[in-house]
Amino acid sequence: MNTSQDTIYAQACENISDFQFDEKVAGVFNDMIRRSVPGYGQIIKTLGDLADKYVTPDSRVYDLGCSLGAATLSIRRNIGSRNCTIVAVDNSESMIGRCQENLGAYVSDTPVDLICGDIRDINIENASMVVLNFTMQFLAPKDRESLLNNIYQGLKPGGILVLSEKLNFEDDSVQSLLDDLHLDFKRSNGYSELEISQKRSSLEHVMKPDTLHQHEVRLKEQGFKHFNVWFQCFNFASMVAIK
Ligand code: GEK
Repeated sequence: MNTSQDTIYAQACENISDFQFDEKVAGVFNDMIRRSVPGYGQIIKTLGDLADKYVTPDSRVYDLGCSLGAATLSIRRNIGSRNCTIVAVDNSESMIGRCQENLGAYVSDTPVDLICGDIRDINIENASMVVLNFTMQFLAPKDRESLLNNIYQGLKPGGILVLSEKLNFEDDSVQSLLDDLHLDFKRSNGYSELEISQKRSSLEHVMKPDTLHQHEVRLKEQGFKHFNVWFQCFNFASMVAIK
């Protein structure tokens, strides 16, 4: 996978525009997400392990907001020949083009249906696993419930949703502690104060994290019987919800 260094916010800009998953971002995305999201590599690896446990023969796996295909590749490597299809969706043409190349670099028995489209328009069917790896936080909050309802309806009994998100916290002291730890993580990965503050401004209107409590309540309202966080590092968590 491409590893060009992310220097998008390295120079001072007068007007910071809203963050977009455009050609520039897609070109450095692998570097950007690994230096920005603590635990990303562990989560990608564990998605493969979860796929091995939960993906059933003749079912579908959905990777919603697939970007460059890291989750899809990890899942595909781990499910062997189960006569499954992976449906990988992203609405950024730049991401989908690169994702296609990344998937094509490996041989596999499992077909991937790669769709350039909005995850709100995808009908989930016959799914044993659905992945939303840091994608739902970019949807308008009003659209999250219906997306999760669509996922719940399309999951087979015993099927799993893996939902990874940046979190907000009700307690202000906890919020500022975990924010600070995350900023230290970005600094230790070589981002300057300017890069950190310009990226933060660009994401302000685009990414709206929920609290863990909001996630749990909303998932249980859809009918998910089992819920927990399986991974958390600072203000980033990955949750499982099982039908
Ligand atoms: C990974 N899951 O590497 N419809 C389709 N795609 C969307 C939508 C939408 N409505 N909104 C955002 N996206 C990946 C990382 S990145 C997370 C996911 C991040 C897409 C968007 O184009 C981008 O590729 C992805 O969701 C979010 O495991 O950048 O923090």
